[in-house]
Amino acid sequence: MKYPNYSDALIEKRYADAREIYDDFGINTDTVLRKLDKIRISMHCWQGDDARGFECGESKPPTGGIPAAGSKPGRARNADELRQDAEKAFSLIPGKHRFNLHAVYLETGGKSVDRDEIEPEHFARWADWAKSLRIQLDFNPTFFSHPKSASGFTLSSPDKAVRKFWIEHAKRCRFVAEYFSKELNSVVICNTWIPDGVRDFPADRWNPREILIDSLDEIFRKKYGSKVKDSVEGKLFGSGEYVVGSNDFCLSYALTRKKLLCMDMGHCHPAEAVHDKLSTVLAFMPEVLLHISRQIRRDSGHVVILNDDLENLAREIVRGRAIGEVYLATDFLDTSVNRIGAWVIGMRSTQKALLNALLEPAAVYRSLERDGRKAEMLALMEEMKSLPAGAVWDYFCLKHNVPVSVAWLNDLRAYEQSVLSKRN
Ligand code: RNT
Ligand code: ZN
Repeated sequence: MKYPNYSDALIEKRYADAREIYDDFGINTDTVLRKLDKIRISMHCWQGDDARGFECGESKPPTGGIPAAGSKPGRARNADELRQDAEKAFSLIPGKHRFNLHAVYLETGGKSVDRDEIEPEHFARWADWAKSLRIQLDFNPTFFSHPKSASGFTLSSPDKAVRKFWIEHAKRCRFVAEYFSKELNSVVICNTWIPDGVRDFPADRWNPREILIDSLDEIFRKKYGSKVKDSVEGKLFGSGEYVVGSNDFCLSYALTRKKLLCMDMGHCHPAEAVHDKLSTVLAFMPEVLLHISRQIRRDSGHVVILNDDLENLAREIVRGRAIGEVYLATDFLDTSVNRIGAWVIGMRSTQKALLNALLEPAAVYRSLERDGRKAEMLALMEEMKSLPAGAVWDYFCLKHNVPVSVAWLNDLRAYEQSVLSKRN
């Protein structure tokens, strides 16, 4: 099947109509698109190779709380393939974005380099690539998929040698982040997530947390300029009942140490959601990092789609006028689908959610709520859902020279046939 390709004339005509309709609600769609254009989302590298990375030795599925059960053929087997795939994805996503690397995506030219030995030079090709695409980079130390994380404890390990190893790793990662920030002349976020925890009820919940505070303090002792932003990412449940770096832990740490907090949409109790936390944390800290993911019950990391969760988050960001205070990064892992398809779906859905939120008359909602005109507010919110946001989105894609609507699936198929199917 060939997926339909709308004519430019049709897209322009539908946009002109949509612009008129939104204008009646006091919304200027041209201004909205300029705002959307400025939002850069950090696309996570690990969807491209099932979070295996390129350390020397046989590439294996990740261990330590990263689910990767599927086996769709075509995953990137080396950094060149990953770059090629990411470039393909970027060519199908409107706008300029960022790329989010993990430490295990180093390139050593065949030399085995352990985590406590990484250097900026191992990431030089990534920096060159980012420059050539005019994108920016973010970074993450990798605390999983390693013999020294097999006990289930890394930075919070009772074993001093294990701890020392991981502290050294994290310090070097901050150095790599600084290198990227200099090479690319941009802010780089260095995000710390640790898988530490146990499946069953632990006897001692206290000591690992005290150790983790000390380890993090040691890691962050060295001060870098304002372009290197350290963040700490919590989790509600990892492998089981006890996670050392819980959300409460990371929130408290970030607040007292003036670090960024990272909230992952897939790390919540099924009855809570990140969108409701935003107005709380941003009342106490200037910025926050959001991992855009999708959770089903206790299972996180599904390919991001335009669901209520994502729309609510985008609405909170826009209604709270917090676009300049959030860093957005996708974070999911589905090894059973075309990986480029997963990237494009997740990124485009995130952009659509932001667009839908920008197309709302938020100030009108607020005043109706203040004036007690709740039925009007609710009715307006309901009607806005069926206004022609899709026509605005299509126009945005056209202006960015990326395929409109489902036409990108033709490119995806062609790439699967000409490139991915040849990998085995
Ligand atoms: C895992 C965290 C974390 C990872 C990456 C690979 O639960 O969300 O962000 O997905 O670091
Ligand atoms: Zn995450």
